[in-house]
Amino acid sequence: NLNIDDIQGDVLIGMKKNKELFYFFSIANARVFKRKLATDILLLITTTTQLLSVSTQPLTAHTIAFSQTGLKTLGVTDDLGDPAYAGGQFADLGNLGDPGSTNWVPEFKGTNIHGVLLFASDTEHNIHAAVAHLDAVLGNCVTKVYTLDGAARPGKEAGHEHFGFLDGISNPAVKGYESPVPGQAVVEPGTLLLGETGDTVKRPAWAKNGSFLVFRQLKQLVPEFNKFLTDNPIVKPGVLTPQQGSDLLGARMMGRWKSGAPVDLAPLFDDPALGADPTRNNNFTFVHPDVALATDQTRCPFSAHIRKTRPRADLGTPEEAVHHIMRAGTPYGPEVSDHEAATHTTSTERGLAFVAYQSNISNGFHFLQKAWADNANFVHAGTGVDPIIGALAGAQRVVSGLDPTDPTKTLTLTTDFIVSRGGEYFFAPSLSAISGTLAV
Ligand code: N7H
Repeated sequence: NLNIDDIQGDVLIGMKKNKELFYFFSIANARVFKRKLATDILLLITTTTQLLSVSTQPLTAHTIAFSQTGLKTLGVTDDLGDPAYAGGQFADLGNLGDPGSTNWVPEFKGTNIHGVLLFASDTEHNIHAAVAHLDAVLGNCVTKVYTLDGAARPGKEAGHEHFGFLDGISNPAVKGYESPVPGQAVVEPGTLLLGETGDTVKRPAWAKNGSFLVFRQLKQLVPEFNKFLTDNPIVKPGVLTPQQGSDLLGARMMGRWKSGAPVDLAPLFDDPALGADPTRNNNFTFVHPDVALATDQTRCPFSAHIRKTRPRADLGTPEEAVHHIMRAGTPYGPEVSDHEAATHTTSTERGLAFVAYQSNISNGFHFLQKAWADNANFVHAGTGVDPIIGALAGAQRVVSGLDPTDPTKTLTLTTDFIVSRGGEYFFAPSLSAISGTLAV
């Protein structure tokens, strides 16, 4: 049984609020910070139990996590057993497909960030009040290094990321803790939480029930993405209008329609009722009795973002089982302006404040990005990179399988529609680790 009073709420169920602020800090005075951690911050951290019911949710939910240099600054020198975490994300960028660090937010370069606080609430007002409270409590024992304001998109776009696709559909269910909806991946608790069943790495005892938080600020070039779809519609005379052909291309790049409906179940046209139905919108494996799994791309391309990042039947169960992450990101930045849409050019940054939890970064985020999304020969030779998140250090990206009328046809993507602005690897400890180890 999981001790959900001790596990930070964002890890297993997500704070899921309309507004979320990411507050990156460095610790200026470790002695004072430890004291505040024990007396004030610990009380603010939102547990899984608290998030489960609206009546126990705080006005503003809080999550805290520390980088490797942050733990060292606190005098915690135990090896957590994760080399990617130990080195920090800046040292790892060459493995992730980033074209160097030129696009990185300067504050993410190096290892100066010691920790991050995530504030989530219904309103910006609540968040500002919570930040002001914390600033007052902490005084100058921490330095604010960088902040990023996340927010759900307005109106009927709420829940959709900036390209327009419904997000947050497919996250794994934890064995023994929740029952899965049809098609949902089921993972051992140790896939997400250190020291739990399924985590095979040796960890210090206090790290149990913590989770690695991968943060990435991923800029999305939305008008450019839309222009690409407009310029390359899938052509089926008498069946698809140019607009429908463009929508189909986008859906095939993602593996889902904007409504969330999987192309595996709705191959030609969107099916919003399917997209909105959690008992059906994950219930597919890419297997169909009429075609061969290893060659057929009429329904879902091998390169589609959701197939690259969760290959389902393509891999078979045991291999599939460990490479799962819990995603808890949120969009940031404004809506596309009329001017940006008309010129097909981004002028104000927007994107996804990407958050992924896992017990093992090498099996989780790092693996999904490097071994799968950026690998042109996964899931089969010649598949091409993930047309959404695949990155080749700035080199041109070529993808096959996107045109259902001719799956051998390749499409050269004119640009990277997602640009990494960098990030950091953090560890989100249990509450007992905060009180028993980090604060002492
Ligand atoms: Fe992705 N998107 O809207 O374009 N993602 N993703 N992702 N992603 C998913 O199933 C998106 C990114 C995964 O279980 C959906 O919830 C964007 C990274 C995984 O079937 C949509 C960005 C990584 C899944 C998006 C981005 C992943 C997934 C479908 C960056 C890991 C679940 C909705 C700006 C390295 C697959 C859903 C499954 C789904 C989008 C990044 C991984 C719409 C905009 C970096 C595992």
